[in-house]
Amino acid sequence: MDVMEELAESSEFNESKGPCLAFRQAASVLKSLPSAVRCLGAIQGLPWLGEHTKAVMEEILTFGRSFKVEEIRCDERYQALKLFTSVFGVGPKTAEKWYRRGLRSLKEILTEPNIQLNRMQRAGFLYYSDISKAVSKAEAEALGCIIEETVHWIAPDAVLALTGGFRRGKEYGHDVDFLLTVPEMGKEEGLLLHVIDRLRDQGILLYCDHQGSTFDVSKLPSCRFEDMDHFQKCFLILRLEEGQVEGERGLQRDPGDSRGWRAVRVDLVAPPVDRYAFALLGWTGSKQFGRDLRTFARKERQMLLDNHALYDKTKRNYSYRRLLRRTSLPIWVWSMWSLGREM
Ligand code: DGT
Ligand code: MG
Repeated sequence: MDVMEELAESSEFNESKGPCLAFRQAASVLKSLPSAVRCLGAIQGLPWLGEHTKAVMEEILTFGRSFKVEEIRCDERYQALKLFTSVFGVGPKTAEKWYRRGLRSLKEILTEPNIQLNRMQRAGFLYYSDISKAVSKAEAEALGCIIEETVHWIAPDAVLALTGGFRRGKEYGHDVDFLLTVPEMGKEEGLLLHVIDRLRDQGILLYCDHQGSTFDVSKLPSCRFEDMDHFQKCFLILRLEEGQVEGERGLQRDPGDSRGWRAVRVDLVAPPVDRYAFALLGWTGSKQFGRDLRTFARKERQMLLDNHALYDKTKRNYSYRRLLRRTSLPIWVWSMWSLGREM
């Protein structure tokens, strides 16, 4: 499964979109199996496993390793691009540019006089050792309490939900994602900026990139999954203190680190209340589940789904009530409906 992720990552660095998606789909199918695959017969009939994937699996089952993956791991370009893209704010294009300049380590980037880092990348380097470490569930819950207190201090009727991997039950994640809204339409607009101010006043805001809403009903639907949604959001780095985290292990940090705090990446998204169910579904993920759900909507139901709405192509309107009335109600609509009711 990790091998498939590595193959997907390598394809992404080579801008091979098709193989990248195929390996990601294979990784997600293998992840969903109840136990590890011990023979090729066990994967017969499973969807999304193409010839390429099966060949890699055969190699692993026969030799205990994949020569293709080993070759990739030793590749200088792959190693450099993987390292560079592990910095917050650095995407594959920037990483490739740095690699072509002959840079191979983070130290070389920081000491190269001709490299201009943007604000996000500067924060990425500054807090690199903290934010490249996984965030635990206990840390996510501690941040949830802080954000909840902050949001409710500003708007007592606000609704806050932990989303992303932690909502799916993951024990560790690379960041912590939250969705927040208020029952009254339009009131969510100023909320995020107030929350940011309050986090700054509390001395826990280490970095903030706020993006205003570009949500426009007339421009819906947007059907490419890669396009992020148009809701107001902010990408933050917050300071989490040791005493705030419950559980045996407390903060995730290096042995010997006696600071008593760590930096954590947090995303806050503030959709208007009438889009909350769609936003919650999209931000709960996983990315692959989101992609599959959109494909299902498009191909099987002639509908377009995104983080803002479900669009009925045959009726040319936004509706999911028609589907809700059907007796053969598909699970995906149920899940969206129940997620919407959660608030
Ligand atoms: P993590 O944080 O690495 O443990 O895993 P997630 O699942 O929390 O992933 P994250 O934080 O990158 O994104 C949170 C959710 O947002 C993800 O589960 C699905 C959604 N999402 C992420 N990237 C995209 C994207 O490019 N397009 C769309 N439409 N949704 C995305
Ligand atoms: Mg996340």
